[in-house]
Amino acid sequence: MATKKTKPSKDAAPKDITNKKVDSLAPHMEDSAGELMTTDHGVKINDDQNSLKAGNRGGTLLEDFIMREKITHFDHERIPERIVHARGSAAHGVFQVYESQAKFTKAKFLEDPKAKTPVFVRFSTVAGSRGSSDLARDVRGFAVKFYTEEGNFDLVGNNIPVFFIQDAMKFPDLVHAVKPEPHNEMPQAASAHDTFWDFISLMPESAHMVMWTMSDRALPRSYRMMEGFGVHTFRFVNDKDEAHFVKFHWKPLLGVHSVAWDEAQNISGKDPDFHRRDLWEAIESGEFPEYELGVQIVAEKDEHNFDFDLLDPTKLIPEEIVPVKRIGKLTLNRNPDNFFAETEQVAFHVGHIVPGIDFTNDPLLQGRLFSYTDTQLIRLGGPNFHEIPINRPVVPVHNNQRDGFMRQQINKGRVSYNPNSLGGGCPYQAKMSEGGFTSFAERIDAKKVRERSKSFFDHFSQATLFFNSQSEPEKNHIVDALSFELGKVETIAIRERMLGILAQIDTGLATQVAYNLGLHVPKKPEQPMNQSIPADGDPKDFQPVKVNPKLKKSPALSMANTIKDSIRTRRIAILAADGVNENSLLEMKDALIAEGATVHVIAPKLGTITGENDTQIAVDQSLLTVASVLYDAVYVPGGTNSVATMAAEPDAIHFLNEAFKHCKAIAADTEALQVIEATYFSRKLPPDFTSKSVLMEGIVIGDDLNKLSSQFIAAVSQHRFWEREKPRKVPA
Ligand code: HDE
Repeated sequence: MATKKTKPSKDAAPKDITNKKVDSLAPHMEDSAGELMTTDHGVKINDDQNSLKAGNRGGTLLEDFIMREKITHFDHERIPERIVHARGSAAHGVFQVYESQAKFTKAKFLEDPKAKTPVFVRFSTVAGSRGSSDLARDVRGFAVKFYTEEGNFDLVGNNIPVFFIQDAMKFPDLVHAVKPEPHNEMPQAASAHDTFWDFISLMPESAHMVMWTMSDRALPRSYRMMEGFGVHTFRFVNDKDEAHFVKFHWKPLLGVHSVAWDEAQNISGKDPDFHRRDLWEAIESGEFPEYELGVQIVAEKDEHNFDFDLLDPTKLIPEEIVPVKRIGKLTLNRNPDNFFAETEQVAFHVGHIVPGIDFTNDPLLQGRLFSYTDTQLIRLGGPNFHEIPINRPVVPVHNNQRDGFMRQQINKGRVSYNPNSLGGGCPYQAKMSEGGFTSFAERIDAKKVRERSKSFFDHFSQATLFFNSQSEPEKNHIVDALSFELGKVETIAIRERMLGILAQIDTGLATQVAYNLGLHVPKKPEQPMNQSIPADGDPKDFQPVKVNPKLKKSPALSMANTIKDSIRTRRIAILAADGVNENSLLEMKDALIAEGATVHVIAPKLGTITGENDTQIAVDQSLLTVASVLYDAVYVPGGTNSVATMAAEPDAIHFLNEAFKHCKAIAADTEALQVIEATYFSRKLPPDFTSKSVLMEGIVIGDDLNKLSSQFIAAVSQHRFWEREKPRKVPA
């Protein structure tokens, strides 16, 4: 019998563990300032310029262990990129719960409002390679690693609350379909191609998610302005072993905002690092991104009270039915020191949970539980990826796992098995009272089958709910997106089949897309939608299922209803040249900065501009280095010469026209009317706009700087004026 050596203390871990992660990374930090160059083994290098040769014109010697080490390391610098979510950006931060959630969960980090839990968050796109553009039309990953005092909890979510498929069995097919086509490796980071829509048109269960990816949710303005979702239904378990179902949400405090599709495509060329840069710069400037953690909690007894199945990952629980309770705040406050060591090597796993959190039988979640460890084995080179500094928990690790590639831990003693007596029985199993994890004892009594529950068969009701909940401009964007994507599909039969699916969601939607494609909506779905019936069933027997849900609209699903009360961190351009009215420029700039905006003076060239009264004003960007798509709003100050220069400058006029096209707020000093008159959109303004101050759909003109700046600030905080997009579309 094993005898216990010492009893582990229950209270060993301190409550405030924020600095523990920072401290644990510290020994691995390397700063070469003032240091001599060495080999990987610490031998000082005397010459890093020349290889060792047989004479200065002779052949290089194999003996040159310094060059061989350097080149060997270089040859192996790249590791396989993630098969999905390859392109990502990350940040460190802290999480703090508002009040104890002990009633629902025994997870300690959700119990103590004083406890600050360190976190590392990685945002990503899904389909593109590591070097692809941030602005692809795509789902965004929102993966959070909480380094809790009970071990790591990873909430590996997305910015869309549902998924394309219901069963993990279909994930490789989905990913093969959306990735660049295998024969020619095109297109990069785009779903607008035949194989994706071929698959989707044969997978009616993807209808709901496709509505989201064709909406502006797939084009976030910033990682700081998008929601996050755990997607699956999880379980909270309290210390009485009572379970509740839980859906996790992240709510950004800056609201949920997106860019236009035309804008996204331009940004991809002008600054493919747009989101990465935005996150980095916000944190560097102290504008820390903040999100509240929300939970929707459902009692176990209410499991079957919905008109969909809680285990089906293609369904969400409308917030109007089960409200989202905000229980804590995540603040991202530190950029990584090294992209590779942290952002690239971080290994998330939906199976990293702590006592108090548990899984459900969602068949997508169940499959994910296998995939994440498996993928790290190949990507990070073996079973010791948990020892990479960014992946280490802040609590000690003790078990009998041993050896393998790149093992860091030096385990002492002769015992690496359990039970043992030679090691005094260590490491001991933890009792529940000592924080030992036990799975929720869910009752299972079932036949072993390869089947899908009929409760998963309604693929369209929530797709329709989503579409119906959108504002008119949001609906238009979905029509445009589908018309664009299917327009890129070359196989007519796939387009038609997709129209059959769209007709199940909304006939108006299907008709508009059909019009744009020059096709008719098929009378009945082109092919039997047979994905939800067993393989031996007859596909012809399958009829689309649609329950009649109680809820017809969910305002929470529309971004039109998001928070619009601040211009913090919005990027605002001021177009000016020599001779600018310095009051007009500087007063506006100060007013915008006072509200937390980032303001750039943009002139035809870099350097400084000279104001009417000889003030020297620094230029932040030139019209050559930036474009309107990198800004949220634009202001044109007065000053006779500046106005004359800008009115005659095609790049400035293009800047304004494009800002108008993308529905941004535009302001001008009345003195700068000549510039506005040179734009295309001035023809779309009311005839008397020159004579008085106008606040029309985000166009603000006036000569009272106080009034002008407060009207402009109100307009910028609206984010975009999508209503003007269709009726007043301009070329740009
Ligand atoms: Fe993932 N997913 N996934 N996924 N996933 C990966 O793990 C997988 C799914 C998500 O920033 C991979 O380390 C399967 C849903 C995020 O490092 C891989 C299935 C959701 C990230 C993998 C899913 C996600 C990943 C690739 C269906 C939202 C990026 C590299 C059964 C709830 C994490 C890696 C990061 C990454 C498998 C479905 C989110 C291959 C098999 C649903 C945010 O293991």
